Amino acid sequence: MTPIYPPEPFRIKVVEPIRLIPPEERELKLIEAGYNLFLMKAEDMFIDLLTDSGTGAMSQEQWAAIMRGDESYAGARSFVRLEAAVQDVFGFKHFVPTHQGRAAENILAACRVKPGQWVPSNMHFDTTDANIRARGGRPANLVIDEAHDPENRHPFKGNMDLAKLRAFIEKYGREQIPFGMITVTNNAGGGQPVSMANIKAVADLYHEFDIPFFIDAARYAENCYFIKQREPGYESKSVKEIAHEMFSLADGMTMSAKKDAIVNIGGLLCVNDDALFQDIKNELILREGFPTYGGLAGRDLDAMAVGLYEGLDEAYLSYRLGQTAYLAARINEAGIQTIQPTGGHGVYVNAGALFPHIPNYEFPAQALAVELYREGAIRGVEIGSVMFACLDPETGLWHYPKLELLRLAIPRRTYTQSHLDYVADTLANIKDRAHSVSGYRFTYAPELLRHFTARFEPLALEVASA
Ligand code: P71
Repeated sequence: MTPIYPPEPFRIKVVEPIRLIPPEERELKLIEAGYNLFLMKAEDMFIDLLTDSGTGAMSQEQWAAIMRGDESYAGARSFVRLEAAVQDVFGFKHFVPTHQGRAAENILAACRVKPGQWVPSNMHFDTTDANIRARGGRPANLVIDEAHDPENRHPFKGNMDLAKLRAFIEKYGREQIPFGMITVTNNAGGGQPVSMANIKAVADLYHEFDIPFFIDAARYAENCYFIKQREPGYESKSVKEIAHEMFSLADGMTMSAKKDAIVNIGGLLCVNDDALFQDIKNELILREGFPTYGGLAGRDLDAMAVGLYEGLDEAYLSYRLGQTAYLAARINEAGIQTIQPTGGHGVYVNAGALFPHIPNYEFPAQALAVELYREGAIRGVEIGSVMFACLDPETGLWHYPKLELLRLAIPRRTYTQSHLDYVADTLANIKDRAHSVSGYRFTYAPELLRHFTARFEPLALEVASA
């Protein structure tokens, strides 16, 4: 039975119209964009589930805070208010605002990663991975094996594999590991949470070897709510108390505030170490701005200060995670597989299972992304072979990811239950004609990050199934 989720703990005061363009127009838009949804216009989307990053709705308190924004260059009131919130929620000794998560990652990597060094995590998100590599470093993903099985219902599928982490540290040694990380929730693995017990064990292990420990806190509040729901001993703690405990285990954090701080732009970098903080400020001034604004406007800092508390609100979190679970359940009821258990910020549809007749080199998840637009003007994001297949320079062979997924990320406080029903019904219609959907091939593909700019054409079905 479909779980009912708590009614939205807000009502709607401002509306943004959306328009469902007719099927013939959608077909033309697809051709114009070379069947790449990144190249399409937002105005041609009815429901946009490309990302939950910076796409949520701010509250009346956040918009009011924006009016109080102090645009002074140094020591603005907005900074002082953000500082109080960051101190209260995370409790680190020092912090700087950044324009978004990847800017915090860039500064941390610039200050600490040297060529040839390793940075382990459960799974790095793409931007963290790229920022470590940009400094000559090497990211390593040591998540538990259960994370790779879409049917496995481990309650904390984002956990680090502790045996792998110990073996990794023993192999490379403290000198080759400037810091270690963990991502909560694990976005690259389906928005899966990490347990407090695992974070504690990871912190102990890093500290045993004197390695500083950083949390990628983009979706920390969703992770803390999962801990409250699933981890014995945390049922009666508040999400804020759980967050305090989590961050007390770490030496610092990077955060894209565009997620759980419910702002359209912003990020944070927090640390305890005085010398590192000095380096961070110098790098920040060079790249982003003075340490009391970090590349943001004063009003952005104020919106973040308010959003940090709203993201921790338990009525909101229960509605939010309920909404994701509801969409997944409705999709599953239509006989379509999604990654289990459902994560925090989105539903990851198993496109490979829906289109068994499309081989991975003809991009089944891309085919589903196109079909979802064609059928319902809905935009998801392909997380499969378009994004991740890569050529091994040594063997000359292509490596394909294990799963062909379409992520439907849910923006915060933005869509209602009827929007979600529409998404599930649209997918169900596609399932009914799944056998007639063809694969795709590239007509243009750059070497790196090809999903953003690639162009495609559909293959004839006879070719696809031959
Ligand atoms: C998401 C994003 C946004 C995104 C980024 C790049 C390509 C497509 C979409 C961003 C994250 C994230 C985690 C765990 C750091 C960042 C970077 N996620 N850590 O999922 O999920 O933050 O975008 O503010 O720079 O759609 P940033």
